[in-house]
Amino acid sequence: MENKPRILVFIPAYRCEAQIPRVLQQFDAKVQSWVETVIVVDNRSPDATLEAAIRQGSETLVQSEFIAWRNDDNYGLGGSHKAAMRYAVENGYDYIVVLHGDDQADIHDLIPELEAGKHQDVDCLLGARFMAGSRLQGYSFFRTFGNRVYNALFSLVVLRSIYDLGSGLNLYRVSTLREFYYKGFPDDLTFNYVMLLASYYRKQKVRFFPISWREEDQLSNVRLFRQAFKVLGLLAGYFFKRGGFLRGEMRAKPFDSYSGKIQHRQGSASR
Ligand SMILES: Nc1nc2c(ncn2[C@@H]2O[C@H](COP(=O)(O)OP(=O)(O)O)[C@@H](O)[C@H]2O)c(=O)[nH]1
Ligand SMILES: [Mg+2]
Repeated sequence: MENKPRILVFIPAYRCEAQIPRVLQQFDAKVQSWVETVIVVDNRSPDATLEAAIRQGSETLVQSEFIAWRNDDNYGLGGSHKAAMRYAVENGYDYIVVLHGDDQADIHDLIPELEAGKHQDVDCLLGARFMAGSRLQGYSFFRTFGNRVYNALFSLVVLRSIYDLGSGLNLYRVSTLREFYYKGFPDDLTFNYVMLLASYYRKQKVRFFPISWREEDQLSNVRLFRQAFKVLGLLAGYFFKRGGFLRGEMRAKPFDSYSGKIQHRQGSASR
């Protein structure tokens, strides 16, 4: 593993027992050669997501270390990011990759970027569903249109080209996450939007790369219109208040810490 960075792949999972085995099956030998650890963070799913992850992960992950983690409380998608990002900081990883547990994205889209060394000079390498080279399958015209409008609005506010506000495949440099500036960011699905605004505000180097995205048997937990209005509110807050907005409390129910318990662990971190 000379010269390869230490990469933690974080898979947030909530009610995806049908999809999580497929996500873990994406980790073939080549993918595992890049990944030191895979951590599935189950946000207390009421179904058998955690059990399905443990079953598939212990079979597939023979090269990478595998950890199945369960949050101590229902922290939402944003809160799960906070738990995993703290884990990455505390355990000295170089990069954290976020891969959604519902099998809409494919980690293979990231491998050529890593092989080309694209991670080396950026702080965020973000998968984009709406740029040249992106491949959308089964995604409705309406949602594509809505996403493009929002990308344009956000681009106008930050004066940079934004190709996605939050896909299910992203890479972050862990050193940028040491300071817990994102603790007060929303714990729900809007975490990503605020994280992106903060990355630009903090003058991090952000780059997008095209990904594939499929909509098959996934059940979206997004309530489309409700979220759309909430996101506009966040953008307006940032537009008028900038740093003051980002330093504010955006959580409906603040937690002191985003703790969890390791339910299963296999493989060694030292390779
Ligand atoms: N909705 C939701 N998703 C969560 C939560 N915790 C983890 N996730 C995962 O976050 C990902 C994105 O959620 P999803 O509902 O698919 O959003 P969408 O893909 O943007 O429509 C999925 O892989 C979920 O399994 C949570 O508390 N709520
Ligand atoms: Mg999804």
